[in-house]
Amino acid sequence: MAIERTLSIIKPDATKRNLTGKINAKFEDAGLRIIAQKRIHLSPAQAGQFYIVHKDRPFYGELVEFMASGPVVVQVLEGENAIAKNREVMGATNPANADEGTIRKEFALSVGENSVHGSDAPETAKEEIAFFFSGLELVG
Ligand code: IDP
Repeated sequence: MAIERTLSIIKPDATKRNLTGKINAKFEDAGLRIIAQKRIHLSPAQAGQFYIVHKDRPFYGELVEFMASGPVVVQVLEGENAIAKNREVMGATNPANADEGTIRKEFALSVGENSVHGSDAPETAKEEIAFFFSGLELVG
């Protein structure tokens, strides 16, 4: 299996409720190593740019407003099959459909305020990591 890196974001609904440590424990328990991490507050323009692929979706405005509504923790996770593994630990987008034990099942408030973001493919992981981090900040 390949060692991969993926971009994770702990979203404003979760930082607001002091869930960063509990969410990080889920990643580490699943064998994902946090090789970079920082707490930032995105501007609406930055959040809009990050989610530009969703610009035509009906929820885009709401998503951008939410992601700029408070601090986020952006991080790079590394491990075997990290992209799929992280998606597994996150659970389904809508917490109502998320499996027991997943982050979204346990912590998400709604389909929009769903506590975490994770890259969905190797190419997007690469782009999303570069959006937030320089190579020097990745300490594997
Ligand atoms: P993902 O985060 O599980 O990959 P995507 O479909 O890529 O899900 O959607 C990106 C983000 O947009 C979701 O995590 C969620 O915050 C938000 N979102 C998706 N669908 C809806 C919706 O129907 N209403 C409000 N927000 C949504």
